[in-house]
Amino acid sequence: MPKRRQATSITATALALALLPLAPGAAGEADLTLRDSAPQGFHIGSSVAGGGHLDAEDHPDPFTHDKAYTALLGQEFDSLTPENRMKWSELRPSEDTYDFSLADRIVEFAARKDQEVRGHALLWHQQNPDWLEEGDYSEQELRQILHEHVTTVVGRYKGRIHQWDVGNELIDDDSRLRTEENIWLRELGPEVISDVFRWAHAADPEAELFLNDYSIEDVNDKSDAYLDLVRELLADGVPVHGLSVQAHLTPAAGYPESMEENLDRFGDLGLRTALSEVDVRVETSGEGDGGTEEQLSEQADFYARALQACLNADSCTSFTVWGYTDRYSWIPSTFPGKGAGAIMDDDLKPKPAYGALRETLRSSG
Ligand code: 9MR
Repeated sequence: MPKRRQATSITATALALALLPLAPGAAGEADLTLRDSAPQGFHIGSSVAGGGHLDAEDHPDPFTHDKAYTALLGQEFDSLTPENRMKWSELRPSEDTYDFSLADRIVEFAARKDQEVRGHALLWHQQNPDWLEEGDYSEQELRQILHEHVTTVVGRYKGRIHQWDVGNELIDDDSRLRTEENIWLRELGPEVISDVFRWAHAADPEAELFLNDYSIEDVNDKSDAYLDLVRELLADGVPVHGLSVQAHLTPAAGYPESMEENLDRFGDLGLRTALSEVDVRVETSGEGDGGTEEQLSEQADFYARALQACLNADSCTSFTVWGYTDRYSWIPSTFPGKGAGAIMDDDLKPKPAYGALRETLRSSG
């Protein structure tokens, strides 16, 4: 369903309203959740914490153990992306086995809460199991392993996963295909990209199949490389349906001003687009530092502008934050000295960015 047309810019009033603290318990629009504030046909999502960097910490799976965390996932969002649970390292303990237990729970939860699911990810250079990366397989065996994985995983969730990140981070920071780091591209050649899209499409013809990457928010060399790749794939009749832009942002790098123009040029090729992993990290002095008022206000502005760019672009129909709370964020372990990048704090309390998103959604509805 097409989303309603949006206002083209955030007004000063909208932003000022958004920055007002929430009034818990007060009746009226301040009580609306993000998902209730979104225009029809537009999805507001969050990744679901578990696995990955959290394995290094001594606490149980947030999704199954932190009830307050999981309740907010259901209330606030109408789209979920497993942060790690559908990656190879999680689904494939060995060559002969699959472990769908935690991924299944997320998909079942999403169905109960009337949420869409973005599947993440099928072809990536990271978070692959050791048996695969260090195995001694022939080209033919690897192809068979990949085909079986894609067919099994996409087939299992047929009709229940709305969009799949099929190709994840296939292009490097020099705007070239990762033909060394990515085991599949290295061993099977770049043609394997088309194969995986075709296999995924055969396993679930209704699922929308995406390329997903970071540092392609703007019109730049890397997003140009994606434009070329998409054109080639489409010319070959490959079922590629979307480009998702991760949007791991930080004020230190400046706001990506040409985001809307960039989304539009992929929309012009007939693709759907999405902002798939949004967060806005700031400099912090370490654990417990949630950022200054000024930092959080700038952060709120970045979130709202990115959301507005997506709302403005006809092709862009979902906006997913990569972890809605600082409590389980991947940022501090990856970027020492940075953090507080989410829209709710360590105590699951909304930050100014939460209000800014909600107000941007409401004013565009
Ligand atoms: O958030 C994920 C973290 O828990 C993992 O440890 C990490 C491993 O690389 O992957 C993180 O998610 C990444 C996503 O899958 C792809 N885009 C970048 C994300 C942040 O690194």
